[in-house]
Amino acid sequence: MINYTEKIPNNVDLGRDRVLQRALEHWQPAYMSWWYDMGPNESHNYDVYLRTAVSVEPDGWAQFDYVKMPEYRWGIFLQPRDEKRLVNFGIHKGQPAWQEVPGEYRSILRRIIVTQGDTEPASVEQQKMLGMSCPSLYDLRNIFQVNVEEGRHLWAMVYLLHRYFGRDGREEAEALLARRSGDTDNPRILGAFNEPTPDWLAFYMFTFFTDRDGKFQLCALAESGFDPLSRTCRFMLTEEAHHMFVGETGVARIIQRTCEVMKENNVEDPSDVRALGVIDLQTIQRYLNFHYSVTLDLYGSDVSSNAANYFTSGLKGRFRETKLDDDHVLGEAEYPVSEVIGDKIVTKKVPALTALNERLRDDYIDEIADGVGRWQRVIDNAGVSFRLTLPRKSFHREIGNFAGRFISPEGEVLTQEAWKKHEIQWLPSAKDYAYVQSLMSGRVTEPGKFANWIAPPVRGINNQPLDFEYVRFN
Ligand code: BYC
Repeated sequence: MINYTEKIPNNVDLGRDRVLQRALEHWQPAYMSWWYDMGPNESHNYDVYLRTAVSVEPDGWAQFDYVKMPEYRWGIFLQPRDEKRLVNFGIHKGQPAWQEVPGEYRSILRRIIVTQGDTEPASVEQQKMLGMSCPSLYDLRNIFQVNVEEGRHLWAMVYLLHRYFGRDGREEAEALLARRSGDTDNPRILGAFNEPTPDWLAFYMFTFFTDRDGKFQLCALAESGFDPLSRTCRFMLTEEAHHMFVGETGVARIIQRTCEVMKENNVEDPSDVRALGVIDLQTIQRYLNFHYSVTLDLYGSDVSSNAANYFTSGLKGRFRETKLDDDHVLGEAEYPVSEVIGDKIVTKKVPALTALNERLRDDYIDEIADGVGRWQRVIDNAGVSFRLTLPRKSFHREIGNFAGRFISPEGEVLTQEAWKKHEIQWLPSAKDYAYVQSLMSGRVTEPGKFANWIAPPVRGINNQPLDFEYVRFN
């Protein structure tokens, strides 16, 4: 029997909610067995310098201390309730926000929550082996922080399923622990979460690109008229920022190290760069192309009646919905969407309601472009002449209007044959992966030491020095 208030920090009155307690009593042991099985490899006895949320107050959501990950306090936190909050868009605009699930939207709401929840354990599974090849204790601690928080985000969605969806919610919560990333019989729901994350460059790209999809989707769900979903997502967003920081600075540090080595040795050719044990910028560009395009698919089809329904029914809003200056109903509005006609990409206007996936994807692309610009500055400041570019959004897509088309990073519509000829210039090849992994064959565990292929960060975590013992192996 678990002592809930002590073991599970929460602000949902768990101590007095017997139904929720009973549901969690069954689920919590299954979750722990999933963590032992699918959580970071060989990590269960490590003491890790982690940030734990113990309350939603400013001084409570970031407590740092050594924790063994299986003993991490997976809490259940919702942003405090605003009694005056309304449904702010769609046909129910102006009604008080819902505190219980509206009967007519039960199944679509459950589906949104399950899709969101499914990504959280998936990413932990994808990253399971990376601790074995970490470039430093600092980086090892960061991946573990990301992993426990993804675990907690799964708890957040499971809380909603248990508390608001009765028996089918409990069944969905179990299924979340049964699917496996990349499994042919029982895969995770969304494409990108079945791709392997085989090395640390892929991990940083994933946290930069794919965790940022997490941010945008959570922002859209934070606008939901279903208040418990909105409040849950708002709190999750406070943690998401660190994940994107890990990704952005991780890639920036790899770029910085590569540029330093290129300048010191006066080399530019990728094979000369590789001979010096760092990752050539061309390979970094190919990883970028892959993670960007796979993540763009996570926004769904460009034109989607599902997305229109989510919005019209008040369940999923737009990015910063309440800050947008329009009628929040979108009865008449239009939005540009592109498709391939013949050998051209043509843009046309469609009802904005049906283009909400595309709109969220475009909001995301703006933010991504800024981040890539910051990576470019690292290259420019080092005095290396190389341009990192974002491919067109039509490149290498499997969902939406561009699925099944063969389009170059510059947006040229090609034949399959022509496209295939260039594939190894555009996307990481087996050889690229083999090279990157050859750099990451063992782990660097001496405090303050960093692998040759990555620069140290500017500062440590929570003002600790870089040679702090972020992980103790025992
Ligand atoms: N892969 O009408 P459409 C995160 C399916 S990441 C496979 O366009 P809709 C995190 C779709 O399900 C954020 N299938 O779809 C990051 C539908 O299936 P059915 C996760 C896909 O519903 C890092 C069919 O295609 N959160 O948090 O408008 C680490 C028709 O498509 C994919 C969410 O995604 C795909 N990529 O849009 C940890 C928010 N895309 O009906 C965590 C919740 C579409 O034919 N999810 N399909 O069986 C949603 O809002 C929507 O489900 C989507 C899809 C935006 C994903």
